[in-house]
Amino acid sequence: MSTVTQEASPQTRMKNWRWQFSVMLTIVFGAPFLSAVPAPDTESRPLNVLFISIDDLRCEVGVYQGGRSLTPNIDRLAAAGVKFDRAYAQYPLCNASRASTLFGRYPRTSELYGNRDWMNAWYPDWVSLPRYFRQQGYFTLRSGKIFHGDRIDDAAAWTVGGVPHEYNDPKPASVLADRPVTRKEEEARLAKMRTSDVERAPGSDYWQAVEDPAELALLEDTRATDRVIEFLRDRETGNRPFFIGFGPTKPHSPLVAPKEFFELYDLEDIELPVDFAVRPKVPEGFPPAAIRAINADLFIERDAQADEARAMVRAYLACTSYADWNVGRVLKVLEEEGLLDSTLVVLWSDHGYQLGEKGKWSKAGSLWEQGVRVPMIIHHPDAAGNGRASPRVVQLLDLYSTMVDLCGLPVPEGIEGQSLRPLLANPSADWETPAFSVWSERDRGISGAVVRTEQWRFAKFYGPGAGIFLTNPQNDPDELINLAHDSAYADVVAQLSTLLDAHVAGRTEPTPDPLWFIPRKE
Ligand SMILES: [Ca+2]
Repeated sequence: MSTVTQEASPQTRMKNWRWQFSVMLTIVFGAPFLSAVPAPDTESRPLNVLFISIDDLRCEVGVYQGGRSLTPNIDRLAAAGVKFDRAYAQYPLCNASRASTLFGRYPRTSELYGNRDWMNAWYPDWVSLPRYFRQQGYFTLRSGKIFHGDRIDDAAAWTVGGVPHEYNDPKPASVLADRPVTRKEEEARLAKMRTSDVERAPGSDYWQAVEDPAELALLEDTRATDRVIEFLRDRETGNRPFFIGFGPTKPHSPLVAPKEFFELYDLEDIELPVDFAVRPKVPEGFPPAAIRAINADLFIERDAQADEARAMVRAYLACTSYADWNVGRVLKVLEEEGLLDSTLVVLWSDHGYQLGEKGKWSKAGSLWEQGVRVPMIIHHPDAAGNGRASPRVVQLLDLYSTMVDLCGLPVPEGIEGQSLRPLLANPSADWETPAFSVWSERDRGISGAVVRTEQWRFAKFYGPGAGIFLTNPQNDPDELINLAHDSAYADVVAQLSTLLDAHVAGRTEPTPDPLWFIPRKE
């Protein structure tokens, strides 16, 4: 019986929890640290792949600095492999980020920015990462959310677990607008968005600590994890290496998890962010477009009062611990089956999240550090860098090349992003490529873009509320001071502006003149 379904005293629960810690300790320190990531050896047995995508998980993970969630299993995986401290999503929304990662293309390349677009309807010849592994002889299993749940899946990618996708519209003739949006059009769009978000709220904007055994047994992530475990135990792959796509959906809203994970946190200990606000609020001196007027996931069109906000943060932490517990259950079986030394484990999240920072409770449209920075951990059994953290700026876009490369397969033509092999051998190796993230607010092209280097974040917004910002995340981690208009940083702005302009060239939404915007409701 799992610890979730047991009625146990707090002491027993902590004991169970500690037992899981010790299992993971065995995993970590039982594995030898070998010399280097070797060149692919076609004679030896190919590596299996365990690809873990966690939905909406920002760096709120124990092993990341400032992370408040109790995540012993992910922490141990990080201690065993290479943890990337500066990994970035290319788009702060589920489907577009996953499409970019899984097809190895920047959003600006595909121009796929929405939650209802299917990449292969737009580009039939592009081969998704799991489909590529399947084509190369792997047995592939999907369990949980990899592309976009059951609504958008690449059925052909999976030996088992694939479903037909719901959306299949071809790419529009022009993604770009031929003229700036008018104020009237923008007002109409915002009114429509408020209505549809409020309609969606009852299915998203709440938390629940589940106690009832019948409800616990039905939790989607528990079942997706059980499916992976069942597969690892049986492994009827006909001697083929496996690629498991394992996608826990929590901590995506609604924030529902077994009650025992809520009990790991005291409500009184939860601190609200320094820039907490009851409604979305742009910090003084920043472009109005830097924060969307409406929250998409939590506190949708309603005030976030402090007490309820604390409860919501606790629920997010609880859901993260629940995701961690599921990850730990899979890793434990991987170890018990003797597969740790023959499996590449990659853990990532599709984007970050704002938990009340600047009054925002979502990821949608967030080009702030919180919105696009993600946990990313790679455990290659033979990597010399195992046990270390990499401070280098990397992108989710790099995963396609990296995984294909580490498994000794040729990287398909057209894949953007670079193999992180050098950083797995030496996490401090030189690495010059910055990270780019973009957003499209109105289906009229890119409305915001940010470039991240090790020292700076520089963003540009187009369309209503346009403007620029420059922040120094080391000195100003909450991003409250816009340095872009300070002449002392003119050179930095000029340099990063050139980089960003090249990235989004020909893809941006036109900016109205005069530069009007609609004042938000405070
Ligand atoms: Ca997501």
